Amino acid sequence: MPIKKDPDIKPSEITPKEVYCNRRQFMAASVSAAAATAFPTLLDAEQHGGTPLKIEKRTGYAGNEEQTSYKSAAGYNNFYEFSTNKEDVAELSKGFRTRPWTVSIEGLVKKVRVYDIDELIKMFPLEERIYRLRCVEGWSMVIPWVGFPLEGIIRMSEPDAKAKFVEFTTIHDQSQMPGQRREVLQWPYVEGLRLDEAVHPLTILSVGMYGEVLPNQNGAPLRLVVPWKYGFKSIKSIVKIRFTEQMPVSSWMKAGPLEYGFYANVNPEVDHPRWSQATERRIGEFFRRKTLMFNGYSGQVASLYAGMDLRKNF
Ligand SMILES: Nc1nc2c(c(=O)[nH]1)N[C@H]1C(S)=C(S)[C@@H](COP(=O)(O)O)O[C@H]1N2
Ligand SMILES: [Mo]
Repeated sequence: MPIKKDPDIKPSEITPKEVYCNRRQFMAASVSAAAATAFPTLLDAEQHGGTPLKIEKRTGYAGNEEQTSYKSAAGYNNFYEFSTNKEDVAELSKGFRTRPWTVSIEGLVKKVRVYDIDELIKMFPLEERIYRLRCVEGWSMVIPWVGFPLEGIIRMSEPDAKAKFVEFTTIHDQSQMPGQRREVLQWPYVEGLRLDEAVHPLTILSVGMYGEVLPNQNGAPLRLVVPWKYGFKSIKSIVKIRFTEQMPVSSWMKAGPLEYGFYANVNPEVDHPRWSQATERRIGEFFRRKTLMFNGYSGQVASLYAGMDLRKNF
């Protein structure tokens, strides 16, 4: 499977082929070549028990940085609908039902419609994107997401000229999500993007990771991934996408307007009121590393914010 190079990405940001084509990738390729029976024991070690996805294109966007282990990415999760304890989310979300599932497209668009999740996924070829994920709390991971650019759904829905923002909503179901029985946030979880951020080629909707269908704890069946913003913008288990003229108010803005802004761009120079954002701990590493402006994606996204005061628009 060829690794496509994004034209906007500096060569130094592209993972070298030797590093990228690690054993997991090699094995995944072997599976599709129906060579699975030749290496049964190796294969068992490389799969994670989920349903494998058919991936059309693979691109690295995290330089030479090593992928976070599947175990950490699927075992240390911020997902307040289940628990505020990151180690408990995987277990508590085990029985979460992701089918049947619908995603409704609403607001200022010509094609207001409710899509069945499988119908929606079939419309777009799946890509693997290896992105850094930087949580506002100071930890980070490198995750191979599987998904497709959000832009496709937006164009297909034909936004009106008035539409300036996109608002996303997570499912609200206390019977399945024990965390929603407590008022730690205003439920359902809501997030938003400016329309130009939403159609940016780095913004994806994800349906999988590590080559397989997304585990429940990571936001199945459909979650947003916006790699240059703090992790909380990447809303999980989406049921609604609404186009608006006014800037949406996210759950985190309601919870702490002085701590969480609408933009939430990763910015080592703008501290959270209660802690510094200059460094981060990559899960699996001991020493902290420097946080990069826009999480290392400045080359692709800085122009979206030209002329804006990023201290005010945090
Ligand atoms: N619905 C919903 N989406 C959410 C959250 C949440 O609590 N609820 N947490 C966010 C935060 S703070 C982070 S860091 C990422 C974590 O994603 P991961 O568990 O896949 O690493 O999900 C984001 N999306
Ligand atoms: Mo986060």
